[in-house]
Amino acid sequence: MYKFEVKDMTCGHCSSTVDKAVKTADPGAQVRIDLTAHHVEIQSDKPASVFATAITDAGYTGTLQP
Ligand SMILES: [Cu+2]
Repeated sequence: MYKFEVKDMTCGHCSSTVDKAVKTADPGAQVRIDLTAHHVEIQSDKPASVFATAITDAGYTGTLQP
């Protein structure tokens, strides 16, 4: 499970954009977004870098949490 902090994800529009970007990168991914904490949790077999790129390409700044 990967956890990204996406500080510039600040409203429902942002979270749906990020959600869509993640699911486009991996349609099988399970995504959980905590808008208040600015966290995106992703369950996927694909490497974290795939989602880091997807979040960046969607226009947001995602930082992978340890
Ligand atoms: Cu927004």
